[in-house]
Order: sequence, then structure tokens, then C-alpha cells
Amino acid sequence: SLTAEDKALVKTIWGKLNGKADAIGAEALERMLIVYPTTKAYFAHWPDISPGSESVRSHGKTIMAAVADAVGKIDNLVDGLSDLSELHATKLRIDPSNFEILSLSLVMSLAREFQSDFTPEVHTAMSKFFEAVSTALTDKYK
Ligand code: ZNH
Repeated sequence: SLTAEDKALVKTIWGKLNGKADAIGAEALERMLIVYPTTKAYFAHWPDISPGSESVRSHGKTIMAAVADAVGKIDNLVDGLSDLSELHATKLRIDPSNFEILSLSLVMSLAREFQSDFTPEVHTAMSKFFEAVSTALTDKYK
């Protein structure tokens, strides 16, 4: 699980995003939809699912706002994300294996943004954080 050092690194990286969060969220979403095409089925109701589309950019922003919120709740993710878990489990019915896929895409996009600042320690902290977020999001699945 996340150590105090991991949590500090996650908060530091998030603090350095400086307005780039939305673009990184959109890129991660584009990567997910292209690299793991089965994920496209969940977004079939969007008018345009292609990279750079309004839907993709807007949802990238939504995801990153939720992740920012999760950073603030890093000490209690299961309780903090319970409504979002409920939504994904019952209304959206997202197969939980997809959380890992989006996490990988987010780590990839963050690594591209941070380049040499994305050290193995930061990589570890971010991976563990997204794993904890994913675990919290699956909490309401029965
Ligand atoms: Zn999800 C939605 C978050 C993952 C799919 N999402 C959503 C939202 C949010 C989120 C915030 C909104 C809600 C409302 O509106 O209320 N997600 C999230 C997060 C994550 C996720 C944080 C992790 C990290 N998702 C996911 C995945 C998938 C999904 C993996 C698949 C693949 N979501 C989804 C959908 C939706 C959502 C489909 C809806 C959208 C629309 O419709 O537009």
C-alpha cells in the first residue's frame, strides 16, 4: 500500500501539473481507446470518440478532476470514492479490469509529460496510487 513517501510524491507531482491536467487526461483517454479498443464499447453513445474530439477532451477533464479529488482523499480512498464506485458498478457497469487499463494509460501520459522528473520512485508512487484508486472504485461491485 501507499507509504507516506509515496503519498508525498503523488501530491508533489499533482501540484506540478499547472493547468496541464486536462490535456493529460484527454491523452490518457485517447491512449486507452486506441491501445485497448474493447474499452470503446463503453463510449459508443458519444457523437465522436476519435482523438481530440470534444467528448474525449471533456471526459479527460472529468477524469482528472476526479483524480485530483482522489489525491485529496488519499488517506481514505474507499470512503472517499464510494459514490463513484457505486456509479461505475451499478449504472455504468464498467468491467473492473478496465480500471487497470486506464491507470496504465494515465501513468504513460504522466511519464511523457514529466520526462526525467518521472523517476522510478515517482513511477512507483503513481502506480500504487492508481492501484489504490482502482481498488476503491471496485469496492461497490458485488
Ligand atoms: Zn469513469 C463517467 C471517473 C475509470 C467509463 N467516470 C465517469 C465520471 C467520473 C469518472 C468522475 C462522471 C460521473 C458523473 O457524471 O457523475 N472513471 C473515473 C475515474 C476512473 C474511471 C476516476 C479511474 C481512475 N471509467 C473508468 C474506466 C471506464 C470508465 C476504466 C471504462 C473503460 N466513466 C466511464 C463512462 C462514463 C464514466 C462510460 C460515462 C461517460 C459519459 O456518458 O459521458
